[in-house]
Amino acid sequence: MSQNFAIRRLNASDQDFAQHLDHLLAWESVSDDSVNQRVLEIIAAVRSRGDAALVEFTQRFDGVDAQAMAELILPRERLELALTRITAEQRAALEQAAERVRSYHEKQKQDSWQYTEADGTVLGQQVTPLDRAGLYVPGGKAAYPSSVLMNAIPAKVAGVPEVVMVVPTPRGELNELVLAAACVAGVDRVFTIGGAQAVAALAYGTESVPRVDKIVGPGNIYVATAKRHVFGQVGIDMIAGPSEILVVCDGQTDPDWIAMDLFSQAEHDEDAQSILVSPDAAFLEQVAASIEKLLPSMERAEIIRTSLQGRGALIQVADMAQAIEVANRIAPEHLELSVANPEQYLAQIRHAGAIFMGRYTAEALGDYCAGPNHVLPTSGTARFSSPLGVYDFQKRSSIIHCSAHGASELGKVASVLARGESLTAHARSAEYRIND
Ligand code: HSO
Ligand code: ZN
Repeated sequence: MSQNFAIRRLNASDQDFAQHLDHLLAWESVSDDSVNQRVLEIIAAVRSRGDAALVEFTQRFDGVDAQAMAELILPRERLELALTRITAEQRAALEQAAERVRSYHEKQKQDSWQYTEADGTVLGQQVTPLDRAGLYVPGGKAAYPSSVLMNAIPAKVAGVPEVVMVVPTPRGELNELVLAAACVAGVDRVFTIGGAQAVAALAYGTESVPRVDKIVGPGNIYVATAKRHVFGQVGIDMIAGPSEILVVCDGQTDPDWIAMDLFSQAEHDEDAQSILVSPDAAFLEQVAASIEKLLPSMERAEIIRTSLQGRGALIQVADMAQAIEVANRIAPEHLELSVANPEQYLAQIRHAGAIFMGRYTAEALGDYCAGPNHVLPTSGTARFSSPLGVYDFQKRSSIIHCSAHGASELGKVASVLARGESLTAHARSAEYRIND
């Protein structure tokens, strides 16, 4: 491992920039045949043998010596206990973050609506929360209490009566901060199971684990593969790729701040992507120098180095217009506009999961406590999808209420269309209601 490394430099005015950028952005989650096969076997076992299979897999994969499912259930009191086991400072921070996240998400709530057509027909849309949501929380290195808040709070704000959480406890170790976050977020039930077996249990239900309507939350390749397989039986959220940040800077922000913002995504994992775009060539070199200077002091220096070396880049652009073009092409999960007047560019940003406006708005603030969700579309999917929100836990039913006159008028239209489709029962059903 070399101590010195050069982060990739690209210039958006180069002829082959588009190819270089495509190459840089390429990322695919591959679940090979063996992962697929094992996941299918696990799902089948949980479906046919329920709790017994869950206990066995948990013994085998998590090294937990539970003999019965009852030992893998955490009552609500255990969550309350966790709140007393973290520091007062941690508890206050969790509560403040939860409050901000809750009030932001309250704004996303959709209401039912109705209106009356001229013929007297009432039409509308009724919004209902899901009955039950399942939240997957990874164990080990990627166990983020903040993600518990970000996944559970929108569900609760939507009015989901029961939020069930699963979290593996490798060798039986409970993460008190994760449990405390679950308590603060209002999670109703917790099972200490994980992996594909936990996803299968949530999707199909077992004697102890209730079947949910939608599974959300990040996980490793086994969890992601299992979610893909149970989709259709239950709803799922997005399958998240590695974290990404794109910083657009006018060259006037402290280069150390920018370097650290890039690190803050890179430290998530080796596949994370951190990119800086600026029209100021000298500034890009200052940030490169800050990276070299600050890296050795980082606890996760190796992960950051691998991520920046493999997937990072400093991109020089001709001007801010080109910077915005590059940002839209990348459609990043997080976009920092570290510039003097971010408002002037906002309307031109068409694709980004979250937009962090101005020099003070570090992405880290959004990750924890600003209010918006930190579960965001990755790998360019911001082109067509949105942050996790209250709307992901609500569904809509259409409402049609015809008056006698309305049914008569609509009946004439329906009859013609039904006969055109040779569906006679449809036609006659509509015609019965024609009254002139
Ligand atoms: N940046 C991550 C979320 C997170 N950060 C959790 C810290 N903890 C999502 O891309
Ligand atoms: Zn983060």
